[in-house]
Amino acid sequence: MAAFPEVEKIRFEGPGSKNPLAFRYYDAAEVVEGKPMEEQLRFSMAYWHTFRGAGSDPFGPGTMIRPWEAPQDSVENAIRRARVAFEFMEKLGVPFYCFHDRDVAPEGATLAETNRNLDAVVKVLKEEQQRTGIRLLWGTANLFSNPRFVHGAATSCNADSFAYACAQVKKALEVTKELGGVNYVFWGGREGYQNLWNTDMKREIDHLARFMHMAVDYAREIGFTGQFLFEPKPKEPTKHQYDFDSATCINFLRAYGLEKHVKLNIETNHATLAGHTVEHELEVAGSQGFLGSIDANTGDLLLGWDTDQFPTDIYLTTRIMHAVLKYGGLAPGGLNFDAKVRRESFEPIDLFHAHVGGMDAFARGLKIAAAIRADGKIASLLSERYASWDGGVGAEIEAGKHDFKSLETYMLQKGDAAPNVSGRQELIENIINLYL
Ligand code: XLS
Ligand code: NI
Ligand code: NI
Repeated sequence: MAAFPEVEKIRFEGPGSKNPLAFRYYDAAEVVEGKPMEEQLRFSMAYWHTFRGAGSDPFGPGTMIRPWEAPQDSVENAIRRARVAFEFMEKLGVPFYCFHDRDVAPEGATLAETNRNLDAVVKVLKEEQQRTGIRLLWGTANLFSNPRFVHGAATSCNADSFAYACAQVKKALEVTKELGGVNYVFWGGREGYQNLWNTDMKREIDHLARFMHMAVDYAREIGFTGQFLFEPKPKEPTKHQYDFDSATCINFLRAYGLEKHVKLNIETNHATLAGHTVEHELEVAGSQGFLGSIDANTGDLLLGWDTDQFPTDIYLTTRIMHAVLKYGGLAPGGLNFDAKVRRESFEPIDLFHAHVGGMDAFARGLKIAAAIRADGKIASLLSERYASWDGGVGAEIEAGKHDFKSLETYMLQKGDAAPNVSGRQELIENIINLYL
């Protein structure tokens, strides 16, 4: 029986449509900068928010009405939920989804039983993938909910918690491979600390690197060829997360020899929590060759925690897509809606409204970013700003033809630096507004 009988497949109806369950801008087949939108955007649904999010917050329990859920979770319930998830994704028209191991199947009394539960549901996920053609963008392991990970997983003070995490990721990698997952994500969960007095930071970070190396080695052993991704987040749940932001993660990967194996999965709201913009994080990653994938959501600046709302701000999606186009696209990564409907939006249909709005916002952002790039005004302002490096002493410095002594001679002769030119920030902002 269908869970959403009142919803037909969501279609592109164009900007004039008044139908709330239609796309106004997302036309999967429309070509933008040489690729169909579907390939540029690579949308993915996050299983944990959309199918496991109950709507609880620190002040009250869940509010979501989900008629397909039984009061008690079980493998049977998880299988029913998986079928509903695929009905939802198929009607929505997203090509990908992502999950944590514990989102899709319940934990058992022992690791062996938990693995059996997972296998039973993965069988159904595989069937549904084959039926619909929907693919797994990435798999990951939940190494933060169970109290055994109270002190972290890969950075726990308890060696057994570390060992359990390794066993769990081993299985998650096998499952991701089985389902043809194109990436595998490490998000720190509780990998960080609350109090330095009881923390051996160096040892914990060394352990995190050991853990990632073991994952990379095991992936090679079983022939999993997906891209590994590390997801920066500065706080929550711990006060000091070891994966603070793009720069911190890149430094960690390089320091421990993981840079060839792992790229970054950048999340909008995590960037904000780190005091950055998402485009800053994308630029840090992209310019250093670490841009892997995006967790698309947004926070609420007045609330200040990881509210994971659906992105609807066109200016935001434009900036994100501008960065994506600049770095030649996201594949094998994608745009994963790591986003949830708010506690007050508790009816099943709200899941459609949220995703349709997010997809349309990104489609518009993509088209606007492509138009800005095609126009070229901002690009030429940017290159004019650096013109002094294109010839003369600038070009010589970049070519390695100078040292401190020769530059002193140059400046002593010249007397003073050439005058600066305006940065034209307001002009640039005005140009962007012409396209919004
Ligand atoms: C939490 C993270 C999480 C990861 C997957 O804040 O965003 O959802 O994306 O573990
Ligand atoms: Ni995320
Ligand atoms: Ni997050």
